[in-house]
Amino acid sequence: MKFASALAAFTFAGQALAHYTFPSLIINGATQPAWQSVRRTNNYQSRGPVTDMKSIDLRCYTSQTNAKATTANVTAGSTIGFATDGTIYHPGVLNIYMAKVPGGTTAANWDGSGNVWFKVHQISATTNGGSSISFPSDGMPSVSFTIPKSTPTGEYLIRVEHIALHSAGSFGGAQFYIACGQVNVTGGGSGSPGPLVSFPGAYTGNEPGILINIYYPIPATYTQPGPAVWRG
Ligand SMILES: *[C@@H]1O[C@H](CO)[C@@H](O)[C@H](O)[C@H]1NC(C)=O
Ligand SMILES: *[C@@H]1O[C@H](CO)[C@@H](O)[C@H](O)[C@H]1NC(C)=O
Ligand SMILES: [Cu+2]
Repeated sequence: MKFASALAAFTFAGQALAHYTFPSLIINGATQPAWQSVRRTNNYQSRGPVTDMKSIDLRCYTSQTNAKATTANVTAGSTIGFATDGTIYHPGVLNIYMAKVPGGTTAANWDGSGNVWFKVHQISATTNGGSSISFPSDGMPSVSFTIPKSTPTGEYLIRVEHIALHSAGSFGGAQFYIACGQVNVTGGGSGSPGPLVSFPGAYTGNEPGILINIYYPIPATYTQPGPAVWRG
C-alpha cells in the first residue's frame, strides 16, 4: 500500500513535469520568446491536454486566456517551426494546420472559426506490419516545416497539435497538445490550399488513428488523423 501510493505520487509528479506546450514560433532559425507570436494557451501552467473533440479548445486552447499575440512576418517558401517548452514527451503523432484570415479582420482578432484549416505538415507513426510501432515526434524539442511558396500572401493562424496516444485505447483517451500562432505570409503565390476542415469538427474521436491501442496487439498499420497535407 505504502509502495503503491509512493509510486502513484511519483507517476503523477512525473507526468505534471513532463507535459509540454508549444509557446514559441521559430522564424529564420530564431526561437521567439514564449507566447510572443503564439497565443497563450489555457494550459500554460498545468500543461494538460484537450481530450474532448467537441470542445472549442480543440481549436486554439485559449477559452480561458482569450489570448492574442503579435503577428510575425514570414516569407512564403521559408522554414518555420514551433518550439516546445521542453520536449514532446508522449508517444503520438503531430499535425500542423494553417487557416487564412478572412478579409476585414486580422490574425490578432480572428477566432479561426469555420471550414478554413488546411494541413501543412505531419509526423505520423512508423509501422511494419505488426512487429513494431514507433513515434518519431516523441522526444522532439521542436518541429519545423516549409511554408509552400505558392501559399497566398496574407495573414494566417497556424495551429500545431501533438496527439499523445499512450492512453488512446478507450474513447476520449487521446491527449491533444495544441497551440495557435499568428503569421503574416509575404511574397506568396496563387495556390489554393486544401482540403479544408474545421476545429472542432475535423475529428470525432473514433478515427482509427485517435481511438487506438498502440501496445497490444501492435498495430500493423497507422492512419494519420485529418486530411492530406497541402504541399503547394
Ligand atoms: C512586419 O512587417 C511590417 C512591414 O514591413 C512591419 O511594419 C511590421 O512591424 C512587421 N512586424 C513585426 C512583428 O516585426
Ligand atoms: C504583412 O506584410 C505586409 C507586407 O510587408 C505589410 O504591409 C503588412 O503591414 C504586414 N501585416 C502585419 C500584420 O504585419
Ligand atoms: Cu501525460
